[in-house]
Amino acid sequence: MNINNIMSSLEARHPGELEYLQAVKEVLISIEGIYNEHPEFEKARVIERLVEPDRIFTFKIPWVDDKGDIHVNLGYRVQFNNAIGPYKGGLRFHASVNLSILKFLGFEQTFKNALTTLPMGGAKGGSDFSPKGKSNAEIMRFCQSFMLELWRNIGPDTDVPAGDIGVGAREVGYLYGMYKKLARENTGTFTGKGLDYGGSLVRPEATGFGGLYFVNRMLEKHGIDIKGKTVALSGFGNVAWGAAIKATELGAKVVTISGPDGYVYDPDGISGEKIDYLLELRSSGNDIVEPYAEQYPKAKFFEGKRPWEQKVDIALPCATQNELNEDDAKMLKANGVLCVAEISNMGCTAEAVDYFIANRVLFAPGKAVNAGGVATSGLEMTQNAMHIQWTAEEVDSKLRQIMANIHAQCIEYGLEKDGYINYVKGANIAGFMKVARAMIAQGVI
Ligand code: 2IT
Repeated sequence: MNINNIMSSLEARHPGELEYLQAVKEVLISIEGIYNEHPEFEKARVIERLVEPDRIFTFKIPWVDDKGDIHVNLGYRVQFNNAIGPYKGGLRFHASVNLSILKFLGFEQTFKNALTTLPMGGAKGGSDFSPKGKSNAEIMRFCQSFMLELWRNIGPDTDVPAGDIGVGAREVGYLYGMYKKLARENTGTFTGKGLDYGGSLVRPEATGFGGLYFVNRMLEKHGIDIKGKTVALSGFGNVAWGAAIKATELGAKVVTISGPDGYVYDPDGISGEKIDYLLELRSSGNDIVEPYAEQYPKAKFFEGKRPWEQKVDIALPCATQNELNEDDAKMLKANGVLCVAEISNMGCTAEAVDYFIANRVLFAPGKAVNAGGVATSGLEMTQNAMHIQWTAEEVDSKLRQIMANIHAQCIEYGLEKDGYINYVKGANIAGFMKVARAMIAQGVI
């Protein structure tokens, strides 16, 4: 494999798609060694076939706001790879959404889903629509318009969307409602559904819970007890919320959360009613964390800053891609960080990841750490197909097992000669091997 050649031809074909090119390059660097040991991969042109999505749907989404004004947003669904199962992955509604971001997310999702051991292919979709500041009725009309276009291309065994940034239980409800009306079926074509209509217990918390189960395994493997450790989290959405709850339950102390306005440091720990307060703040439509510091006077608000400048034992990006850069990585290391794990997708820049690995900082990538979200979506699909509902304990114990399994796969492929576990390499190879084998077995399609 010649990584430079592959990357330059991809850059020529998809100029400016920076996030997508970044995600592809990271995987290629990890798998180069094992790829070269398998001539059948080269013969089957696995890389060339794997880096391009199977297909992309792009569509316009016209909708009417509460004043009667008409808006047009862009909608996408990137069906990346279905070698091991139906396309599966979330929808992101955020002003920053573009094809590069959705292709990177779909590419990552393909390997992540392979790691879960469940039969799910990779996909991602969304829109440049921002739910921030919109009324319920506006969000409903937007979701209905989105689904009017997408419904033909999805289905319980074809493509199963879910939530991501900007798409929570409310949006999934409106999207699924319209899907059902058009498709005239009541099957598990969406995950992250409400509990009353086919959703799974534990799904809302699953990404954060799974992330902490994974981090706990990493620490245990390295003889470190999570109890009493301080944790910096970014974000204050669904993922950060689940992570804060589970970290606290495991005996750690969460000292930061962040929003687009900056971050809050609370030396007393962010848990219990403080999390409820954050949820209220968020549901009020206020996408800022500053009021937290007014509510809890011991907490301090740092405007326009990121939490990585604080001295903590564990750092967990939970917000969005490239939210932790090389300078942040150096600061964390200088402050003696024990473990960094991405709960957001590609939370760290390529330079930050290189720095952690070169300096042997315990680090794990999103596609392993945050796979508990989509894994629990897979469990939701299973429950829907069986027309049953598992208890929270059943779902949670399966989630724990899956995270333990992903951790074991990372060690299998990521153990370096000096004893360092390179979780990036481990996760990329483990995910790649499964998808590559499945693609070869099914011929050139
Ligand atoms: O990035 C992710 O894995 C998700 N947004 C969840 C996808 C899913 O299908 O549950």
